[in-house]
Amino acid sequence: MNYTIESARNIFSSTQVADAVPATTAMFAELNIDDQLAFLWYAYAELGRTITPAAPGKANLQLMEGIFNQIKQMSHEEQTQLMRDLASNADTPISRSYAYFGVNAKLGFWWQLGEWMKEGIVAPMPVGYQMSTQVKAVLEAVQKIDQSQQITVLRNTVVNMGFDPSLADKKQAEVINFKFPRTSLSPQFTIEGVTEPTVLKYIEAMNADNFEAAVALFANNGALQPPFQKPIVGREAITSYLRDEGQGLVMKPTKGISETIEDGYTQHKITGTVETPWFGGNVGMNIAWRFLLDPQGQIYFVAIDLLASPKELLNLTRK
Ligand code: EQ3
Repeated sequence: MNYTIESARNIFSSTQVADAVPATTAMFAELNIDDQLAFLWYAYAELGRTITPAAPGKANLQLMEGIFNQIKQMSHEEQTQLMRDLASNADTPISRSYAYFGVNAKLGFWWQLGEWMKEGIVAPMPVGYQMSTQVKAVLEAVQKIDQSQQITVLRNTVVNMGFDPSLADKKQAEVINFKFPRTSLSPQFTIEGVTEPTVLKYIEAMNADNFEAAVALFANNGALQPPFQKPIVGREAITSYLRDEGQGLVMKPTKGISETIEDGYTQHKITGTVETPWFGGNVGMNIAWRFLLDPQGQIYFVAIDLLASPKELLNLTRK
């Protein structure tokens, strides 16, 4: 059998992913702009407390100093307008700069604004604000999902802001990427049921932010499919994706299954948890990696899935 990226996407097809994430993100997108900002404020008030305060780091925030200085000098009306412009993807100078922020820089930008909103440096939510029924409905939907899904919804909303968020993919050189210094040695791990060296090296490289080493394990035309996204194809595209999105992640795979399929291809499903530097050990995301390796042992395809529930960590069946 000749695999295509499309057919590879179906390996271990019984894997249940957290469909509530795209569903809730879509509900959010239906809100009007002021309701979106209000929703984020309330969601952040809940979840923000779990953020590791040191996560953004001084050095990272300095990368955006110029924009922060402009914002501090604005009136509260101008600041509110700036937030509306970002949320509505308006074409303004700051909204354009934002499009060139990597994912973590976007999160860091809002984290700083959130801190300043609390201190009154940036326009806070208006006193006496009454939540609309629509905002309440989205908040209720978010409360029903687990924390790792909640933070993914929050992250999606921030990623989609700014003028033409897809710009950031086009000119990697200009993208502002945060780096997160590793505070401890890479975690030691063993994956019950899996000894395939390519898989073990992949996790090791990712736990050391060594994206070049991780990408060297891929076939030339190999692909990586992030949660709820289409596959990213080719080493160059995967490298820039990981430099942006893979920084500081701690991967703790625990169990897996390996199988030889046709023509020397092998498939491996591994489950475990992943921690983001933003929430550290406070939020362990339940993740599956579905690998398809070619006969040379190179990664032809790997899907990363955010699982529907912790029960899915035990689902290691083939179909
Ligand atoms: C200021 C405030 C509150 C109000 C204002 O009106 C509007 C906004 C936006 C506000 C601020 C909101 C803030 C500060 C939100 C912050 C949210 C944060 C920090 C969310 C972080 C989420 C991180 C997640 C979900 C990371 C997930 C990463 C995963 C699953 C990585 C998986 C990967 C693996 C395992 C691989 O093997 C390959 C790479 C890949 C990246 C796919």
